[in-house]
Amino acid sequence: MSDFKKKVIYQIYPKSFNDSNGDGVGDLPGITQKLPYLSALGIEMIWLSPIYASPQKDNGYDISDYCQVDPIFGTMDDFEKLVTEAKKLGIEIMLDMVLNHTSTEHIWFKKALAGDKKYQDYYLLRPAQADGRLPTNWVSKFGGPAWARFGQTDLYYLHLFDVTQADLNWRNPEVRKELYQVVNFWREKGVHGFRFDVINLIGKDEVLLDDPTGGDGKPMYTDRPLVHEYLKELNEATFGKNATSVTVGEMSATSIENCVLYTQPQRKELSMVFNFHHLKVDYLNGEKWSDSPFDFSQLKELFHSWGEAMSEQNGWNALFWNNHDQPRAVSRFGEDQQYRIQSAQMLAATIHLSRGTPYIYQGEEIGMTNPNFEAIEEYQDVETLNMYQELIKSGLGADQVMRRIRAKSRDNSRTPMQWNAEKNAGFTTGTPWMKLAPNYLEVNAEMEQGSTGVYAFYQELIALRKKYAVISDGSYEKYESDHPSVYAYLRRLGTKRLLVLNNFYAEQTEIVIPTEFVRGNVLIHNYAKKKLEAVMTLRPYETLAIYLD
Ligand code: TEU
Repeated sequence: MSDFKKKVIYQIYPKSFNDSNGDGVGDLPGITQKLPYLSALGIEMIWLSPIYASPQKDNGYDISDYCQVDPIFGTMDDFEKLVTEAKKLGIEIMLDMVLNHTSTEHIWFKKALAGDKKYQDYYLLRPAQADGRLPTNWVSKFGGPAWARFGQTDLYYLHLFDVTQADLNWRNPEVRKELYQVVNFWREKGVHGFRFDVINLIGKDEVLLDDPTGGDGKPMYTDRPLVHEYLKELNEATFGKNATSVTVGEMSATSIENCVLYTQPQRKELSMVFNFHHLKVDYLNGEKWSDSPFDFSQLKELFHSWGEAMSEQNGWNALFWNNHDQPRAVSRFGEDQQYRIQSAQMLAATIHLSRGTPYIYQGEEIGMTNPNFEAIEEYQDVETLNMYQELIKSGLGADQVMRRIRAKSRDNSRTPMQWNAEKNAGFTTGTPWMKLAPNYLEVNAEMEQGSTGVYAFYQELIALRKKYAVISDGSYEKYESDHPSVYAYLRRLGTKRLLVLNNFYAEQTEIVIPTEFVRGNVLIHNYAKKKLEAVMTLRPYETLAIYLD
C-alpha cells in the first residue's frame, strides 16, 4: 500500500523552473540543483510536466517520441541523475503521460500519412458526413473544429486539442500495447508516479456521433464506459506491478460518480483524480473566457459535495488550486496586493488540511501572482493566442479581450520561477524564454523563506499531514455551509477531530464553532495567536485549524 495519503506532490513545469545552462529555458540539471529546496519544503514526490521529444507547439503535451528526452531539457543521463539524486533525498519522480494523443510529428502519424494502413488505424480517421459536413460537430478545446484534413485524402483526423495533437485510437489493442510499453520504459528507469493527461477522454465509442445538443461534443467522448476497462488494463500491464506507485488521472469535465469509480482501491484503476469543477466558478455560463468574479457559494458547494461523496464512498481526490493551465490562485481567489501573504496562506490551508492528496504548483509556495502583461505579444500559449483571435472576431474591443487574457491565460502560471531579487529572478543568466512577472523584486523564494512568509506556512502544513492521521486519513464533513464568507469543514478519525476555518474575504467576519472546540488546540494559524471562543472573529483571509483529541 502506497502512502500517498501522507505525501504532498510538487509540480514542476520544466521550461520555467530553473535554467542551468543559460539558454533561457529551464532544464533537468536545473531541477536537480533545486532538490534541496524541495526537500526542505517537505516534498516527497515531484511531478514533471512533459520532458519528452516534442515540437513544443503545446509546450511538450504534443509528443513526437515518448522515450526520448527533449534536448531543450537535457539528456537521458541528466534524467537518470535526477532520479538518483532525488532518491537520496527521499523524493520520487512522477512523469506526465500524454496518452490520449501524439504530436503529428510522431513517427506513427508520419507513417499513417505516408499511407501505412497499420498506422492509420492508430488514429481516429473518418470521412465527411453524407451532406459534406465534418465527421462530427465537435469543437477543439483550443478553439475551432476538432477535425482536420488528413493529408491529401478525403479523410479527417480527430484532434480534441491543437491541430498538431492527433487523438489516438485506443480501441486498437496494438496502440494500447505500445503505450503500455512506454509506461514500462519509464518505470524501469525508477519512475514511481504517473500523471495521465486527459485520461478520461480515451474511451471513445466506435461510431463517433454529432453532439445532438449542438454543444461542443464533450458528452460524446468524456467518461465513456470503456475508460474504466482501459484503466484496469493499463494498471495491470504497468504501474500496478509496483505496489508503491502513485497515479493521478487528469479528468476533463468529469463527474463525482465516475471519479469514485476511478479511485476506489478495490477497482484497481488509479490512486486519485484531478477534477476541475472548482476552477470553473469564475466561468460565466460555462464560458472560460468570460469576465466575471468567482462565485464563492458555488465553490464551497463543490468542495463539500466532492469532499463528502469521496469520503463516504472511499474515493480519493487530488487537491489543487494551481497548475500550468490555471491562473495563479492568489490572484484569482485571494488578494494579491495588501493581503497576498495572508490569502496565499489561507488558500493553502483550505486544501492541505482537506481529504485527498495536495499538489503544489511551482511558485505557489512563495505566493507567486499573475503577471498582468500589457500586450498580447507577451503571451505565448497556443490556446491564448487562438482565443485572442476568436474574441476579437466576436466583436469585443482589444481592451476587453486583454482584460480577459490577463485573468484567464494559461501563461499566468508559466512565467519563470522567482528565486531571488537578482537579474531574471535567478531563473537564468541568459534571455528567459518567457518574460518574468514584474514583481520578482518583492516576491521571490529567498524572501518568502523567512518565518512569516508563505513558504514557511506550506512547510508547516506539509509536516502536519505527516504527523496527524486525522489530516491524512480522516473523513470529511461540511460545516456551516451557508456562511457568506467562511469555508469551513470538519475532519474526523475515531475520537480525533479537526475543524478548519477559512475566511475568503478582506472583511472581518464571525462564525460559531461547536462548543467543545473552545478547549481544542490550534494546529496552524496565519495570524498571531488568539483565545478560542464560541463565536470566533476572523480577520481578513484568516485561517486556523482547531484539533480536538
Ligand atoms: O489539459 C487538459 C484540459 O482539458 C485543460 O486543462 C485545458 O488545457 C484547459 O482547459 C484549456 O483551457 C491537459 C494539459 O494539462 C494541458 O497543458 C494540455 O494542453 C492538454 O491536456 C492537451 O494535452
